[in-house]
Amino acid sequence: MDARLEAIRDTVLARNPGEAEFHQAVVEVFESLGPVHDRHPEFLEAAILERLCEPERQIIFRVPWTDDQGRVQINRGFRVEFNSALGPYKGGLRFHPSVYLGIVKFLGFEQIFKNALTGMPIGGGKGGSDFDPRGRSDAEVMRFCQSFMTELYRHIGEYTDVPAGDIGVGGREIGYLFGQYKRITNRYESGVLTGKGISWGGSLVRPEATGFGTVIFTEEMLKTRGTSFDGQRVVVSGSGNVAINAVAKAQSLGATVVACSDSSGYVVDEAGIDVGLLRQVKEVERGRLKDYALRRSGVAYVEAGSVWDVDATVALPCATQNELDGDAAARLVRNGLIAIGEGANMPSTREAVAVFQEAGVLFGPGKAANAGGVATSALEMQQNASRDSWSFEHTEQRLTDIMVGIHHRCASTADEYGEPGNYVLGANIGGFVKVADAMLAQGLI
Ligand code: NDP
Ligand code: 2IT
Repeated sequence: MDARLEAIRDTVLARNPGEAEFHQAVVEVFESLGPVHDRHPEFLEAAILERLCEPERQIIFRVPWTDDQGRVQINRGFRVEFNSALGPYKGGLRFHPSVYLGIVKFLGFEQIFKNALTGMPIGGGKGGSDFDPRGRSDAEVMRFCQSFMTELYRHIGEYTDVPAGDIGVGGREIGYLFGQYKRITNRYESGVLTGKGISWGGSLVRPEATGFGTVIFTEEMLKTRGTSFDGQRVVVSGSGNVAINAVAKAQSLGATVVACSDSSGYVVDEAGIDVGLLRQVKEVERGRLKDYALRRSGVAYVEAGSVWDVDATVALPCATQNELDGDAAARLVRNGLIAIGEGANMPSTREAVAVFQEAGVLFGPGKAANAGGVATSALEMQQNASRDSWSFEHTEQRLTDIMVGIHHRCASTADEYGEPGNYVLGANIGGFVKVADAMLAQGLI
C-alpha cells in the first residue's frame, strides 16, 4: 500500500477498534488508491480519505417488541448514514443475528463506491438489526418492523435517506416498515423506501435486479475472453433473493447451475437447478434447501463441507461476507474456474481475491457486480418521483445498460491506470474519484 495512505489507514483502524469487517473493507479500497493520489494531490490536502472513513452520522437505537408468547424482546437497531456527496444516503437494511456496528459500517462504506459506480444520484448508507427473523411468525416480524420504524422514521426521507432490503429484509419487511412510516408521518412518501410491492409504488425488476445484474456483469467479463455463460457449469452460494435470481438469469443464458446453498448445507443438482421449485421452497414456503432435495430426484443434499467443493467454471457467491476463503479459491482454480462474480457483499476473503487475481481468473468485485440491485432501487425512486411505473422490458433494459456501463467504467479505469483486467482496481478508483470530486466541490462539510 502507498506509504501516504498507510498512515491514514492506521488511524482509521485505531479509531474503530473491534470492527474487523469494516477494517477489511477499508484496507481493500486503500490498496487500490495510491496511483489516484499521485494524480490528485488535492485529495490528500483536503483529507478526503479521512472524511470518507468517518460516517456523516451513526444512529444506534433500542428496538423493543413482544413475541407471540407475550414476552418482551429487545434488539439493537442501526443506521449508518455514511456519505451524501452524490445524493441521499441509500442502502439496505440487514436483519441477521450477526449484525453489529462493524458489519453495518463495512456495508455502508462499500455502498458509497457501489452507488457512485451506478451513475445514479445516490449517496451511501446501510442499517439493520441483530433481530433473527428465522422461525418468527409474520405477526412477530410485523411488530418488530413497526418498533424498528418507530425510531428510524425521524432519520429518513426521500431526500434524506432511503433504506431498502438486504439479508433478512425482503418484500414482507419493506411492507411493514412502509406502513408504519406512513402511519407515523401521515405522508404517502413512496420514495422513502425501495423494494416496495408493485401495486403500491414498487418497481418491476427490483426483486430480480441484484441477481440478474450480477450475471449481466459477469457475462460482460466473459465476453472480454471471447466466451459467455452459454455452456458454463455454474455454482451459486446462498438461496435467497440474490442467489435465486442469479440462478434464473445464468440458466436463461444457457448455463447449467449445478449447486446452491443455505447456512445449513448445499444441494448438487447435475441436471440444473429447477428455479420454479427453488422459488416455491424458499420464497413461498420460507423453507430450507433440504426440502428442495427431498422433492426432486437426482439431487444430493450435503450438510458437511462447503458448496465451493463442487467444481465449476463460473462461481457466483451470493450469500454473505467472507464465505469464500483462500483454500476454497485455490480449489476452484485447480478445478477449472474461469470467472467469479460477487452477488454478495465482500464474500471473498482478501486471500481468496489474491488467489483469483494471481491465477488470472476474471474477478468481479461485489461493489461492481452486485450494483444492479441498488441501481434499480434508484430507478424505483425515479418512478416514484414522477408518479409513474415502467414496464418490465423497459426497466430490465435500463438495468442491462447500467450493468454494461459499470463494467465499461471498471475496465476502462483499470486500463487507464495500467492494470487491464483488474476489476478491483477499476471499481475502487472509478467509484472513489466520483465521490472525491463531489466532496471537494461541496467544501469542508
Ligand atoms: P436473503 O436473506 O434473501 O438470502 C441470504 C442467503 O444467504 C440465504 O440463503 C442464507 O441462508 C445465506 N446466508 C446468510 N447469512 C449467512 C451466513 N452467515 N452463513 C451462511 N449463509 C448465510 O439475502 P439476499 O439474497 O438479499 O442477500 C445476499 C447477499 O447479497 C448479501 O451479502 C447482501 O448484502 C448482498 N446484496 C443484496 C442485495 C439485494 O438487493 N437484496 C443487493 C446487493 C447485495 P439461511 O437462509 O440459511 O440464513
Ligand atoms: O447491498 C446492496 O446494494 C443492497 N442491499 C441494496 C440496497 C438498495 O438500496 O437497494
